Amino acid sequence: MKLSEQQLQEFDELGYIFMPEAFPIAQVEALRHASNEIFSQERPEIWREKNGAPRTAFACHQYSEACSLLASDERLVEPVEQLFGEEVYLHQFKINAKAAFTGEVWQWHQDFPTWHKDDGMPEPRAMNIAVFLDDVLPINGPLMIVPRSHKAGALEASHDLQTTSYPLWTLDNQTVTDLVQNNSILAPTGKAGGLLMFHGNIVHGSAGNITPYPRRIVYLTLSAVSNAIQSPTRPDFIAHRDFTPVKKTSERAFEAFANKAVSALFCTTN
Ligand SMILES: O=C(O)CCC(=O)C(=O)O
Repeated sequence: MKLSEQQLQEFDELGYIFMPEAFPIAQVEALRHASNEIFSQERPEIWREKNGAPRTAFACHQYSEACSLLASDERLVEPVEQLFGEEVYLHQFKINAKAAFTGEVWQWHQDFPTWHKDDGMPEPRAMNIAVFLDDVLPINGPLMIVPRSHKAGALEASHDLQTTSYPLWTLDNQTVTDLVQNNSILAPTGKAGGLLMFHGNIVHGSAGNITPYPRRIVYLTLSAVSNAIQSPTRPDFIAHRDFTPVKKTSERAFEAFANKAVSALFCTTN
């Protein structure tokens, strides 16, 4: 899937692109089913909130067929290749659960400073591309971004280990206030199947979810192959060491997998 000239301009100007309903519902359903199976497991790659609720399943593409196929899906890989003008490797793959009633906050941060400080990533030539597995609503902890904040470059950040179970390099309130004064805050919301891609230096975060509606999002972090990490301090399941270019798989491959998975599901439930 190639980005249009207008989308490229939008990305350059605002630092993100949102494509509502990019994935058909049968494909989302297959991913949701996979996500339920993943989060039912106890594994070191699955992180939980301090209250025990699931937070993030890292590297589940290594043992879930649905996630493995998604990790090379052309709809996600091609736009990022286009933006970087070269092939990409998979730096990270995860599903963020943001569970009903218990999903916790992601403090305001930029991703690149974490990749740089913790993994030794040389340049902000990596970015997240995300697929909504549930409807993302204004009320269930949508991802919030500060448009244009990528233009500020990598900002001063520090570790806040008090707030959540996940160590992020977070921004202080004054920095966020200043950026928001000029650019406001925006939360791309929409039905399951939406696709969101954002620059590694875009300021973003999300509030807790106290609604009965879960808000799962799957994120691929794709990096230009020329931008391999140099000094990882985090486990392999958080910062992958395989810099082989992703070999794209077709939309049709995922469609065929999803149709099979969904009909099997239908047969077992009827
Ligand atoms: O899923 C979310 O709400 C936030 C995720 C995020 O900010 C991240 O993974 O860097």
